[in-house]
Amino acid sequence: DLHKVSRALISVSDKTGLIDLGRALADRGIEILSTGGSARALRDEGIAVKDVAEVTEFPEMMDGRVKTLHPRIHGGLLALRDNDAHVEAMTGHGIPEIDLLVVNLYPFEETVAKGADYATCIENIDIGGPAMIRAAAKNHGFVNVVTDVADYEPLLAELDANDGATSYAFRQQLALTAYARTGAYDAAVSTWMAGALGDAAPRRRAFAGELAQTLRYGENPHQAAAFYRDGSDRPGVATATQHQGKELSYNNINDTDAAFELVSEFLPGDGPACAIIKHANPCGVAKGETLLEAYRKAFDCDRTSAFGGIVALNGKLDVETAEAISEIFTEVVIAPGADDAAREIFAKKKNLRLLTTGGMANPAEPGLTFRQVSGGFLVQDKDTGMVGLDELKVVTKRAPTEAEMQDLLFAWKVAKHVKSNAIVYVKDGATVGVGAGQMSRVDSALIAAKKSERMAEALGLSEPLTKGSAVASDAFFPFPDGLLEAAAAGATTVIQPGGSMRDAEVIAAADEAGLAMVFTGMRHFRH
Ligand code: 93A
Repeated sequence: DLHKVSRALISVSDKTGLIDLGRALADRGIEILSTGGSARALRDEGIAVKDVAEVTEFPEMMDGRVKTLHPRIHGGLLALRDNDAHVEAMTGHGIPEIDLLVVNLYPFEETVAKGADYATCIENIDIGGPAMIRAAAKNHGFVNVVTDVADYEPLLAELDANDGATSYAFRQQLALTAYARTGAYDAAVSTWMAGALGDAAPRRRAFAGELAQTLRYGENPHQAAAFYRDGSDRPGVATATQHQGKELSYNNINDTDAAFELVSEFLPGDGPACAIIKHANPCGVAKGETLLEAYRKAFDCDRTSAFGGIVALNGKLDVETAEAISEIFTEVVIAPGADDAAREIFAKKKNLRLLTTGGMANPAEPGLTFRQVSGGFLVQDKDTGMVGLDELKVVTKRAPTEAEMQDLLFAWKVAKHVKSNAIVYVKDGATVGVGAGQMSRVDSALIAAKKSERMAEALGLSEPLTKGSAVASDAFFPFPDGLLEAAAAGATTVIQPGGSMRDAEVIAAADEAGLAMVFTGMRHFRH
């Protein structure tokens, strides 16, 4: 299954490594065909090249839109070398065998990322490149297709190991990479068009990402895993700079994302905020006069769970906060930036990872979320919903005080990022109890209150932290029981979507308990 390489076609937009590769191929006696810019670059370095135009006997035309789209090229890529009729067609039509195709595509993704206009993006959709890649990859029985600069070295090593030939297994690997590339390329075009047409609806679109990193393992050590990027420049875990510590794990990436997305709900006007995450759920979220205060308040919500957690901040990490975070074992800290002095403090903590994002994520920016199911995946718009003060409807006899209202809105923001059923108790701009991921809302209310009680004991407080708190429920209370559980824990005010068949019953129960309750008209399920 070894196939000797005698002729190569090189057509690359990214000219990285081109000259070295061209010279190495020429040195091995391989004839090189090439397109305009690539041919020029090679020739300038004294490497012998034949123009594709000379083979096709057609000039490159229409601003390069048509240069390799020709039977003399595609025939040379697609012909089966062991098929007499194919070989006859090649000789009969003057089609040269091409055993190696080296192509990287017009930089469509980079052009979009630069914010180029519509026409420029269109012009950067490569047609001839993907056509050749797909042809060569289909014919990997005989043809090598290299689409990644990182494969130049392995290609030369393979040629040297096999006396100028490559093995079938090697060509299969190249073909697999090639189809991943053309698939991702068209998905990028499709994604861009959906955006350009203002069609945020997650329908009729192709999805793909670029492999960013193969991970040591997945959620568990016996699961293989990888991390793909979708090309978005949204500040967050996918685009952050890691300053220290070992590679992030699958769970780290998932939790760090949850942490940073949550803390990004707190805009600069809201002041310093901190979120601590465990298993994708917040175990403490708080605002403060300073980041240090926000961290301490978040930590005090559930000190037990915060151990080994992920900490996200909405401001530049400073020395004081870095020192406080260093007091316990923390897996990851993510922030828009970090002072040099704060970084020095972390440098002593070898196992702590510090990520800086350069900015906060915009919680209102549209996007998509994915969930895998057997046989497919679900796609939906990101939950960018958020209610303002004027959208809240007071439904009880008593209206929340101004301070209660602040805590209600805070609790609501947090609840959006807690797995359902979510119950979140908040007091003075800090969570004091989080109930997450329970099958019953009553249980979430109970668990959160119980944890809060335990925390109060640990802190030596005389009464539970939920006493006098605001409570948020991510979806309506179907019965009064969940609400009454929250009231029993000491909540005085409630925020929830409303919309239950038994709203009247729930409101009556709230009135009887002296609670002030508001409806948002919008729920925040998160599973
Ligand atoms: O405009 S194209 O879609 N039409 C073609 O026939 C074609 N053939 C190769 N673009 C085409 N290419 C692309 O040109 C390659 O994929 C590569 O990215 C680029 C290399 O052009 P040059 O060698 O002139 O720099």
